Amino acid sequence: KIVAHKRIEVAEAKSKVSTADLEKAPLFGRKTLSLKQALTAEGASGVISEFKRKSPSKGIINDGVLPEIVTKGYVEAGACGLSVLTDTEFFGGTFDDFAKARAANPSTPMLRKDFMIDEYQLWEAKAIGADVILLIAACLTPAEVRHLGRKAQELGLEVLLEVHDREELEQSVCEYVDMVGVNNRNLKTFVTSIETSLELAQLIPDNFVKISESGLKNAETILQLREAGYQGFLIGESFMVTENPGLALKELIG
Ligand code: IGP
Repeated sequence: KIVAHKRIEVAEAKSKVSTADLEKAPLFGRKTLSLKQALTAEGASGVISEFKRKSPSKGIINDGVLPEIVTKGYVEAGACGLSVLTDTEFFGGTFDDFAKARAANPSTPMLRKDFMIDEYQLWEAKAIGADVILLIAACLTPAEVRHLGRKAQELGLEVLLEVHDREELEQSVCEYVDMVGVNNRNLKTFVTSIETSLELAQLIPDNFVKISESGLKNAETILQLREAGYQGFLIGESFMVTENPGLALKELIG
């Protein structure tokens, strides 16, 4: 359902703005930042903090907050990277949110959080100043993952592959991926369980940085995931539900 919606959205965008136009955007030629490096640096918190207004599982999480304020708070509190939703239909995000977060945090790696199904979206990602894109195995064929991953890397973007079971991991992981994210949220039931990350940890080849995604809210869990080999922790909801998301991150990482 999401993929079908994205196809329509992308077709519409393409008819309005060409990739040649996107290449003229001021940020398109900017030198991208490495999330992989930020996560693996000595003493890194490993936290990738997400700006998320709403979600299909939670409904409205927080819609009275400004992306530039929240993301700046995250970075000051020690986030290694930022994730900003650009999907409007399901998550209430916008390019404008991304652009504001980018402008407020010029030296922090940023993930364009959206459902990537077409090369065109990689050009959009570059134009808004993204450093990393997400490829969700559940939405793509293994051939599409390879194709989009290769193109993204050619454009200087890093690639985060998201999986939620062994089959997706084994079928989609390839050399055009930089990081593998394990989504703890079951997309059918919306239930999160860190067992998903713990079970898949040893199956992810060591040349990929491992990221655990969703449902994370306490320091003990992060320590446990670190011991299992994870260097990245993608966290949105538990920060966004609070009045001061940056403070919530600071409290989490002490
Ligand atoms: C963040 P949480 O439970 O901390 O808000 O999760 C992130 O993992 C989640 O937003 C997410 C997501 C996605 C959103 C993971 N994969 C794909 C949209 C699309």
